[in-house]
Amino acid sequence: MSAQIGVTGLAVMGANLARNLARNGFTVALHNRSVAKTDALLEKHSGDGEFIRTETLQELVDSLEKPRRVLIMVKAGGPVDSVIDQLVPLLEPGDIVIDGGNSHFQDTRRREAALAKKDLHFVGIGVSGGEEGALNGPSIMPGGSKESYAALGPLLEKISAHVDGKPCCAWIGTDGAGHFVKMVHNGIEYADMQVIGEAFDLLRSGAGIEPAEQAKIFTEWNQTELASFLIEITAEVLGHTDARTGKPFVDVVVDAAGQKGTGRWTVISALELGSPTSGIAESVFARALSSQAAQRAEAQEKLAGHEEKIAVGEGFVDDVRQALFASKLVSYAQGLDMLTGAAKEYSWDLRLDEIAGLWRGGCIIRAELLKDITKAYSAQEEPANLLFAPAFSEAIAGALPAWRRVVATAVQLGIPVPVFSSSLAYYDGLRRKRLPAALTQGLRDLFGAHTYHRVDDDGTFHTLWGEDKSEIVAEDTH
Ligand code: NBP
Repeated sequence: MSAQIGVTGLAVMGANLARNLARNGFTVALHNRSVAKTDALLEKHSGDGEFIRTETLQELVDSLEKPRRVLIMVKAGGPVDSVIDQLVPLLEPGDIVIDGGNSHFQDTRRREAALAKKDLHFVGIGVSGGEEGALNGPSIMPGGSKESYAALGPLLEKISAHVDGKPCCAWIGTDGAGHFVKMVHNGIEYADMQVIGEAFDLLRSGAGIEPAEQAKIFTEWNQTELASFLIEITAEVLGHTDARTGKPFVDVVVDAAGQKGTGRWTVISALELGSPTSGIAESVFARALSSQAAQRAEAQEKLAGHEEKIAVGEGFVDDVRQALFASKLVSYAQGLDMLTGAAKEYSWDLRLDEIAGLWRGGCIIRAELLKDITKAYSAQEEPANLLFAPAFSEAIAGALPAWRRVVATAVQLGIPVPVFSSSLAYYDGLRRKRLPAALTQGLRDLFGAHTYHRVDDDGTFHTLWGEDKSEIVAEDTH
């Protein structure tokens, strides 16, 4: 008997993907650097399907049907290179090496190019949904060559989540496209969680609504256009009481948010692309600020607040809901806009309708909203920005008065709402006829002769600031 796919790296994600593959009828060869993990999986879960136990990479390779498919699920970074280096001499042209970890897309591009020279396919796949998703159906974002997808796609589509009968898995684009899209997905996830946190803080500190009561509000909100996995689990976390103290669970958890790095990568990448992804950036910074425990403690003693003691009105809760939706929409719009920028930069043909579609199930940001996003990008004329799609421009227009009220109230009360407010600034910036960037250009020209364009003439100009302030035609040094 030979296996249709081999999995090396059987920690939680690899083990669960291997089990998912076996449950879906595929024969799976198992390998882990230390054999103990392989045996533990077989001991507990051999009933999931057909497995082949192997102890070495040579045995793993020998157990596979051709073209071979080897899924690497080891720790991202050096370990992936190490496994590739050991695997490659054992493989034959046409075989497919798959990296399902959270690798940086530039590493994936490098690995794909190196393996292509040896006539091997290298496929970086983004896998979202955590442990539970890996076992029961994740959202899968595969990159690599289209040819490799023909051999790999059917397996991945079968084990992925399904929504309305459609798999949450589709070929994303060449080389690192899959890992890039997964990275941006994680960035949007950061923003999604941050806006929920801001809503929670506003309802608690602004309207005095306790977590248990908020759990009910979030449950109600989950019946609105906000319906999503994250809103659903927010209700669960806020409704949870700590068994030890009887206090709300959120009050006994240290308020310092961790991060594993994909949000940070998204922001670094956005900066490199010149993509205004402010919602995701503010979310990453908000986590960083939350973790500066010593400075926060000192600031409480040393920094004045001058908050205004205003009472929030009756409609505040609904205003917060609308502001949350509008800010969330902007974060998605920014993330998708970043994908458009990356597609140009890296020559990927990213289909935003398909990407939004495969985020609809299995992954952490799954949300009702994605159905409409898919629809917006399926329109004959794809919107240049998600917010331009009529359904969304109208939704934002409707939410705008509430959004402005909430941000203004938050500022008066001294409640930090970095994503609510930066998303509103992005929205206003985008639609503003004249931006102060004209002044920035003037300043840059004065101190650095960086030149400028005129609104009423073609060409590039420089003013002789240190002389008679006359204007000359200049070479473009923008
Ligand atoms: P870990 O990221 O914790 O990695 C542990 C695995 O890597 C073990 O199988 C370990 O083998 C193996 N490994 C290491 Br460490 N160094 C190795 C080396 N030099 N050579 C060979 N094997 C090596 O596992 P995970 O949490 O299952 O995650 C796997 C990937 O999936 C990661 O990239 C992660 O970021 C990504 N991911 C994780 C989640 C999640 O929710 N955990 C979600 C989505 C994606 P050993 O047993 O012999 O030490």
